[in-house]
Amino acid sequence: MIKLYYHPAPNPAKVALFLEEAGLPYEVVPVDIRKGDQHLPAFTTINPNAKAPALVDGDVVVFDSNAILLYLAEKTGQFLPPNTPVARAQMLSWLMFVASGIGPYSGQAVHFKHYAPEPLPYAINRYDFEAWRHWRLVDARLAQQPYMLGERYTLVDMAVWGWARAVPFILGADAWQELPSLKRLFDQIQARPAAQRVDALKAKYAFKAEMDDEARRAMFPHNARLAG
Ligand SMILES: N[C@@H](CCC(=O)N[C@@H](CS)C(=O)NCC(=O)O)C(=O)O
Repeated sequence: MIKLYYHPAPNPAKVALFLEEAGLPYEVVPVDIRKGDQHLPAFTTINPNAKAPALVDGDVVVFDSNAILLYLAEKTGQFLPPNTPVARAQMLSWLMFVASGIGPYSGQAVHFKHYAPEPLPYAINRYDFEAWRHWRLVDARLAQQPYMLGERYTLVDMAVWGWARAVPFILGADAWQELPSLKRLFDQIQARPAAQRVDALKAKYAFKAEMDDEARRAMFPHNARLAG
């Protein structure tokens, strides 16, 4: 059976959504990143980058959420756009846009707004600006068409959903008002039974909720250099 190395965070959540939508049986292997599980050798042999998610499917090992989405879509033939060069180029472009833009800029915006040991206005301004810029591009696209790739619900919408769940935390409590088309897609996916099952995983596995010293040591190892 497929093993999903999971924490209830944006990148793992999008993979869980795909598995649920496709009806693929899978076993959750919790990786509690606030306890440091991502650094255990049992996990880093699967994902040397020490971040969730990763997936093992027989002798296939795949890490990085958007790579996993693509692997699963190609394995099942589901949630892909039409198999034409034009549609595939759009799919790859927007999937990589989420991987290299939405995810990293949103993640850094969260870090500097909520978790940095001291307020750094330059960093907050840069990442908030870039996060907004990326999300506005998604919103503008969704104002023109129902889904990221047109008329069809695909893996790219799932990749967007993973991060969209955190939009108020990333951009601010009122952010949805400025991103109405993104909100429309988010609500639509969130109402699906598959998304509800993903949300239920959080309670089922009792992940650590506190962002205490242990969690900061595990997730922000660079802070050790400041102390030394
Ligand atoms: N590019 C990776 C990023 C994965 C990632 O940053 N995962 C976060 C959870 S959303 C994590 O494991 N953080 C733990 C840490 O940074 O130590 C992907 O898309 O899978």
